[in-house]
Amino acid sequence: MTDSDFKELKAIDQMVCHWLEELMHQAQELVQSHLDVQHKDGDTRNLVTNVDRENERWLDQKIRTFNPEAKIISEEGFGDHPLDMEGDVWFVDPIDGTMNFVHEHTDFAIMVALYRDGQPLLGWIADVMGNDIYHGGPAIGVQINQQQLPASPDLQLSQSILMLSGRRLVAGDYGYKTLAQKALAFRVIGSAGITFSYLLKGQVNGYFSKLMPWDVAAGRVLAESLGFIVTNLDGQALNMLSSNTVLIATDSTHHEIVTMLKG
Ligand code: 2AM
Ligand code: CA
Repeated sequence: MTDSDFKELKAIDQMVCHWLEELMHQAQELVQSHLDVQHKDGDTRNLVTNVDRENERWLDQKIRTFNPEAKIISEEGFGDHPLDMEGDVWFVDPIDGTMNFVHEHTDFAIMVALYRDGQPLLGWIADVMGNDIYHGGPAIGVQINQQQLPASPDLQLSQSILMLSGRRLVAGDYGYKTLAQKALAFRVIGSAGITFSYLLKGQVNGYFSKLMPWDVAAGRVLAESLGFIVTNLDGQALNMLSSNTVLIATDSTHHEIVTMLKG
C-alpha cells in the first residue's frame, strides 16, 4: 500500500463518516416522529419506512456523485444489480433493524461498505441512538468515532456469548439450536449492525445468521480487520451478491463451530 493509497482510503473514510453523522442526527429526531410504515414482500414482519427510502436515495446519490463508475448494492431499490464484484462496489443499508427503529426506537443502524475487485476495503456502521460510528478497514484499522479498537481475544465456544438470529432459531434452521446450547450464552438483538458493534467491542464472540449482502458487507470489513473469521456455514468465503448463512467468530470458536456442524 502506497502513501497515496493510504491517504485516499483515509479521505473516503472521513467523507462517509460526515455523511453518516448527518443522517444519524436526522434519524435521532425522526425516530420520535410519525413514520410511514409499510410491509415488504407480503411479510407483516418485514418493514420499510419513508426514512429507509429517503436515506438510501440520499446515500446512493452521494456515492454516484463521488464515484460515478462504481456499482451500488442497496436494499430499497435505488441501487444497481451487478453480476460481479469487479471494480468499486458499494453496499448501503439505509436503516438496519427497521423493526427496532419503528417499535423500540433504539438498536438500529445505518451501514455503508466499499469493496474493490471483491476485496473488503472500508466499512461504516452508525449506531444511531448510541451516537457512535464504527469505521475503517484492513489497511487503516478500525475506530469507534476517533478511538482505535483492538483485535478481539480468541475464546473457546464454551466461553463465548453468541449472537443468533431469533427468527432462524425459532424456525428450527440447521445449527442454531446446537449453537445456543453449546455457547456460554446466546443473545438476539434484531439488527445486524448493532450485533456487529458488540463483536467489534469484544463484548460477544460470535454471530450466526442468514444475512443479505447489505446486512453483512460493512460488518465483514470491520470484523475481519479485527481478526474475526467471516464465512458461510461450511467455512467457505461469502458470495457478496446473494444471501448467505453467515458465521462470524474468533479463530477457535469459528473452527469449533464449523467442525461441529459438519459432523
Ligand atoms: P433489516 O432491518 O435491514 O431488514 C434482524 O431482523 C436482522 O436481519 C436485521 O439486520 C434485518 O435487517 C435482517 N433481516 C431482516 N429480514 C431478513 C431476511 N429476510 N433475510 C436476511 N436478513 C434479514
Ligand atoms: Ca434495511
